[in-house]
Amino acid sequence: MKSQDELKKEAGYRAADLVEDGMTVGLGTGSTVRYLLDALGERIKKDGVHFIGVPTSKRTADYGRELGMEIKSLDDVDQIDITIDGADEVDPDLNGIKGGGGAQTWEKLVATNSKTCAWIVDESKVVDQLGKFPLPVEVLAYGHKQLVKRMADLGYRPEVRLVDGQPFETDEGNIIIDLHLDQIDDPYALADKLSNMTGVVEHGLFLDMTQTVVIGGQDGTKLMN
Ligand code: ABF
Repeated sequence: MKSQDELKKEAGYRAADLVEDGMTVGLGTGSTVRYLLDALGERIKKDGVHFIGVPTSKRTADYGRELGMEIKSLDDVDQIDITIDGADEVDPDLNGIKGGGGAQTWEKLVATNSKTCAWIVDESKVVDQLGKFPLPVEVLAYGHKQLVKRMADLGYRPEVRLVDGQPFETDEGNIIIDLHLDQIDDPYALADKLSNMTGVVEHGLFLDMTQTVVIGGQDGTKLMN
């Protein structure tokens, strides 16, 4: 029985093959992506492969540079050939919940400026229906307590994400409210509702945003597309 970490590593290393010399590559965030970055770092050392990396978080930028990658901001590239990122949940329609790592706003910005996207997950992330994983919603700090009340009234069971007792701060200096929904019957309607709430910066519903999912599983790595 392989560990979840081994399955993440297999998915990350398999996805590294999607990167070709000369590409501009959106680099995701999270522990599965870390294995992708390690694999790409090895290719830089071994074959001298060269690509431009566009990070979805400051921590990805830092780690990519450590591995010898050329890192550029989203505003300093024309277009991204492929973005490879992790996910917290993926359903049969290739819709997903992202943002468990708190980077979903930059991740969505990079993804929506990419020709194509691939997610890398271990098989525990594949679900029949989205919602068991708390849905991250990035909100402005000012007035976030009012938003929490409004979301509670809507039955979203909101909780401000805390780290060491203090609100988690995103790379943009915003706050994250996690919604405990258990199941999401209509992700499109929920995405619209959240996007139209004043103070909401971005939510973790990634709908129709990926073309491929690389899944590390006990019976080997497979692709969903
Ligand atoms: C990131 O990948 C986040 O959107 C998501 O939370 C994370 C999954 O984390 P991990 O790969 O560590 O399970 O893109």
